[in-house]
Amino acid sequence: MKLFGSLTSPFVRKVRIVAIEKRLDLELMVDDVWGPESKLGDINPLAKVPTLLVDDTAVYDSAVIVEYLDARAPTHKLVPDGNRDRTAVRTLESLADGLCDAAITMMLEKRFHPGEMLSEAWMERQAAKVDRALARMSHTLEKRQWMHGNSYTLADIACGVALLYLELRFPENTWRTTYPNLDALCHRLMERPAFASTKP
Ligand SMILES: N[C@@H](CCC(=O)N[C@@H](CS)C(=O)NCC(=O)O)C(=O)O
Repeated sequence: MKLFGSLTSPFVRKVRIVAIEKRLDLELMVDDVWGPESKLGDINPLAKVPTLLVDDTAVYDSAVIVEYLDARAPTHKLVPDGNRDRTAVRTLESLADGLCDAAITMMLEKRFHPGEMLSEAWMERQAAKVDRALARMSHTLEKRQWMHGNSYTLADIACGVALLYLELRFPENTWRTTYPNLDALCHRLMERPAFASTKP
């Protein structure tokens, strides 16, 4: 399986971590989606990473890819089977992906609308999403080890990746001191080879 992706995209990192945890081999095809040479639009009309190529079929987006990978190998299930548990884990994944979307939107606003063209109202709207998502993650985790139930799931992978992405792009954000439980979660996650080996 070939995974088209960049080394900094949080969505790509989520997929790579899931593949490592599931002991599945992915060949990473590094693609700069923003660059003029990218041909990704030929296989994924949305021209977004991650895109997984399984035989000749393109699979996207990251939530669909991780569902495919989790079902492909029976070992170490990352999404629980029960409807309620599965929905809770997938909702936490959406929360984490949404945090990334808001952080990326802010970065793109700065890049494409620099200086006076930048919309403060749009930036504030995205920043509020990030703030609320952080508060919700921390509230959900409480004093437990993992985001859902008593074991490591896709919810931990997605939330950990989102937090570490926020740190990469917005190092001034004080989430580690505001939410010590999220800081502890990230320390725990970085001890895992899948997280350590995919650090941008
Ligand atoms: N919902 C998508 C989001 C993917 C996404 O936004 N990827 C960014 C890189 S982090 C991208 O490819 N952007 C290029 C573009 O929007 O044209 C997923 O989970 O896969």
